[in-house]
Amino acid sequence: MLDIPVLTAALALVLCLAMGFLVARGHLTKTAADRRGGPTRPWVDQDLQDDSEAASKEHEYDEWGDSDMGENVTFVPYSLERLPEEQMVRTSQRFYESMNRRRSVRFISPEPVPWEVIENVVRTAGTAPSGAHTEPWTFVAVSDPDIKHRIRLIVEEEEEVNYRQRMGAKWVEDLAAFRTNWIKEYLDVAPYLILIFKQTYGTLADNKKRTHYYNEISVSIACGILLAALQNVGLVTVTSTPLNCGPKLRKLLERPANEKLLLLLPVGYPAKDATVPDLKRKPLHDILLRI
Ligand code: IYR
Repeated sequence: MLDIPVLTAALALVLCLAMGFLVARGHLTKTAADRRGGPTRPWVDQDLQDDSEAASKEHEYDEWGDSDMGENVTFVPYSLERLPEEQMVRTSQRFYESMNRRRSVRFISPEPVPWEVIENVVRTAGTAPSGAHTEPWTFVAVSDPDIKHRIRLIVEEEEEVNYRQRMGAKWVEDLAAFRTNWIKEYLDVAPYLILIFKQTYGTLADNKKRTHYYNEISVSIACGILLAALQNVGLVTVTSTPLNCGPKLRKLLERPANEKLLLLLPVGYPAKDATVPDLKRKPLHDILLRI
């Protein structure tokens, strides 16, 4: 006959195992999105992260290598034209006025844009600084109407769930003034969609992984320069960040698993009847401190 303490211990063990099983099963059946906090918590920036790679077998190698740049980099003289001070003031004022006319525009004309311009604005974006000069960016410019439409279908399907469930009431309310929703006509209409991917790591000559330091901030800076380059030639865009679409768009565009979608920019001329919300920018004294 077993005595009572042994029975109690056995029962406790069975209970622990059963609870452990339930917790583990719950965790395994949760989606990546659920793990990030579920639909009750509004999504934030880190939700842009695409962890599809963890489940992918695209990269068989997982060893990290050393930079192949090493000591081979030579230093060369550097100089930049020096402007007289009042010319600097005038030029900086004019550049500010031009950039201050930049707006997020959701009504884009279907008129074609010269490919050479797209090449030049992306070239310009590619001049951005990057961690250890790893240049961790890929720009995919889509003009094919069928691919644009497939992008639209993916984005609208996810965005509808974002607006209805994932973003939460507060976020949707905060956006009400902008009259945005999950219908993204510009994805069909804009002559180009530029999808910007951050490369979370690179590949060295020996097929080992190359660390891409600060890849997200590097690509974000490149995106800022791209926005300025577009503004400079009279093109418009809206910085769209379609939540939860990264893995599907990456696969549609046949990009490798180390590339994560950071931004989707529809690019073109503003539509004739384009409107933008009448927003004001913060005054300088709210954003600049002089110490
Ligand atoms: N990505 C959605 C939602 C959205 C979020 C923010 I924060 C905005 O400033 C604007 C939109 C969309 O593109 O509709």
